[in-house]
Amino acid sequence: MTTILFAAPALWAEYQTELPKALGEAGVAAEVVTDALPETVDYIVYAPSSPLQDFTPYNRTKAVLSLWAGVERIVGNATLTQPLCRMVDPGLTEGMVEWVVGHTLRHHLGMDRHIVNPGHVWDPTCPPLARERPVTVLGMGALGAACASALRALNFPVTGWSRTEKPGCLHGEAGLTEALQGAQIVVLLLPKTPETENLLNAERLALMPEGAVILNPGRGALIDDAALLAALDAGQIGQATLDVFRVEPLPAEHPYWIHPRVTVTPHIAADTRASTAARVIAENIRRGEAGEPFLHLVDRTRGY
Ligand code: NDP
Ligand code: OXD
Repeated sequence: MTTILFAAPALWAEYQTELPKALGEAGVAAEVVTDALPETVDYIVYAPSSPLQDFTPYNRTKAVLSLWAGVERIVGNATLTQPLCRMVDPGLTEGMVEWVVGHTLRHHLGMDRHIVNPGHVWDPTCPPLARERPVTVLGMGALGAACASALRALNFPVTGWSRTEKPGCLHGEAGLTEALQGAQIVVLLLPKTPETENLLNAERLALMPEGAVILNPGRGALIDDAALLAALDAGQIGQATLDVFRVEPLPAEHPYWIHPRVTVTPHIAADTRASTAARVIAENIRRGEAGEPFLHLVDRTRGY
């Protein structure tokens, strides 16, 4: 019998029915437990809230399966020698697309002006069409590519930027400059790695057209916070809608809370939903048991 250690106690209530059900549907005979002797564990289901941090004694474990897409809090764990798979889940992607499209449309249409209009100003200025509003997506992976497709379907001209060269996508420093210079709205969907930390610094913020909008559902560390606040104060950046932060929950005294041109959303852009995520975990366990390659393996050297 395959033993799966569900090592995220805070999430157990959501998965205790969904995971065994998904394993059954995948044809995997396994028991899911919340506690086990390390040497008996075949797979570990992990989340950043997991108390489990020392993977050394899990010498029979074939894979650690993350319930989160972003793995920056586990990827550098020196005790983790087992394969690490991250979450790529249709429910998570759907949620992210909705958050990104919703906030893009909000800024594109200038909705805030009409929702909060204490002076009852009758300003009949119409927004341009989406086809006239260039959007850049930094990070064209599972989530970025899905958001780019949804925005293109609404006629936004979308420029994508990624680490490696791929069709229809910019890359490298010159590509980043071009992607930022042309964008009225920039969406950050990069992982946090040593290369992406502070990617949006003062110099790069200055490349964006005056009044450009930033949407960050990626990770807080992608942005130099002091540089962003200065760019907002100077009017270089018109608005920033931020879902993720270096410290979460965002501390009460953080200037983002009270900045008139910052919207804080509390890391809710895309949730991992048990009903769809359990199927992703079950499929990877099925693969492991059948000797097939795992899906969504993390490359430790590149950090995502
Ligand atoms: P992927 O790994 O599928 O995609 C990452 C993308 O970033 C890839 O296109 C990759 O390029 C690109 N990238 C990585 N490093 C660099 C670099 N140095 N320079 C340029 N591009 C780079 O990740 P996902 O799309 O699944 O998720 C992205 C991030 O979204 C997660 O890491 C997480 O931080 C965040 N997230 C936030 C959530 C929320 O609720 N706020 C929910 C889920 C995820 P390439 O294609 O060339 O490899
Ligand atoms: C994730 C997240 O990485 O929710 O899955 O941020």
